[in-house]
Amino acid sequence: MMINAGYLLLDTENLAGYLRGLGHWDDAPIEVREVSDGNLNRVFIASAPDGGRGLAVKQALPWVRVAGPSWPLSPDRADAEARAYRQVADVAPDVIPRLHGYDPDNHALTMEDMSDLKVLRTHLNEGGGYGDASVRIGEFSAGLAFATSDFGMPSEQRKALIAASANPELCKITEDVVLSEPYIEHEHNHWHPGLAELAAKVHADARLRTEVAALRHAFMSDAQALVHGDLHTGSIMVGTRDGAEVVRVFDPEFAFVGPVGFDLGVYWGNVLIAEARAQALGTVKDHAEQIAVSWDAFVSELRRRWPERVDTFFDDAYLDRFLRRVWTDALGFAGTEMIRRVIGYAHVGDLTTLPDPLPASRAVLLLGRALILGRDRLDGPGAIRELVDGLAVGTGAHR
Ligand code: SR1
Ligand code: MG
Repeated sequence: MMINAGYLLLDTENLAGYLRGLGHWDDAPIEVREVSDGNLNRVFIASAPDGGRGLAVKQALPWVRVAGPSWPLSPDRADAEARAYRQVADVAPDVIPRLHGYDPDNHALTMEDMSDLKVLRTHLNEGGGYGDASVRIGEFSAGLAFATSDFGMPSEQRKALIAASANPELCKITEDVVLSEPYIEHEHNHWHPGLAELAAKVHADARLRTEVAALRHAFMSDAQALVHGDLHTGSIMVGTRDGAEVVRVFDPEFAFVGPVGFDLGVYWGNVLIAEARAQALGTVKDHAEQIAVSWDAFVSELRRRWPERVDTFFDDAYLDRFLRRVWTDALGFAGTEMIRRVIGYAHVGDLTTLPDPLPASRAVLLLGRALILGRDRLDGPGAIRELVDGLAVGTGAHR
């Protein structure tokens, strides 16, 4: 069925002409393949048959890709993504792919081809390690936190940043599919049949719901700094180029000015999901250590930048208080990320591809709940390590 979206919907047939029309490709031969992987958009790779060069093209559809036209979503989200790439390029240009151009009429970004790298989630699921990824993520998050908060930016400029970065439609998706729907009965939710009893307990857990309401409120109203907004292991690529390790953060379409702990929390939630997978497979590595690694990198980088702050009314004691708040928020958001990946709308291959997803999924759900409820008491990575050791997925302790 032909659907008139009101703009050119790209496909493997028309992409070559599209790129040539925009001047991104000359008359040289071109090969196109679709590599769409995320929930929302389509992605194509255009490359020379000799492998000499390549481009990635990402287009927003007028709906959620994996749901189809039954879940409409404005393609203007591509504007948010292009804007975020430009904003992040001012702060951390080496950690994001190069943006070659944005075509607002067709809601399409033309970017650096990263098909020589691997999505971190895939890499971990295949048994790979983190390399420098967690250090880079901690530094990336701290760089954004400093440069786009009232620490690094004059107050008036900050108000303009907050206004320019409003991203209501995508924030609403997170407010719904991450920060409320998994805690109520909702048609988006689904789970492994063996989790029905536990899902019902989550829906009836009034204490948990109030804590998630607090995190949701922080997400909705704490305009601390620009955040990526969806920094799970599927939004990070890793690999090597010219013998050097490369880490790239991509897909910033959910970016907005929000709580600094959100990005670290989403990353930590996925790291702990990877830990549960590894425990289930008996291949435990250093997943849970990544919380300490990324947190230490975050704290070091923020402390390194602190003397440059533009407003010295924020004193050293306040930095300690702020860091404590980021830590607590991040633990809570990690918990919400874990729970939604088990009983919410968007699940993850880390768990679904296990021979028996049940013990690991159950453990993720329970650990997520423990992080949310205990976030004020869990005073450092050591406390998280203890909780994780209690996961005991392989022993069936959480059955
Ligand atoms: C309806 S979209 C669900 C999820 O896909 C995106 O990748 C975000 O993680 C969002 O929460
Ligand atoms: Mg994405």
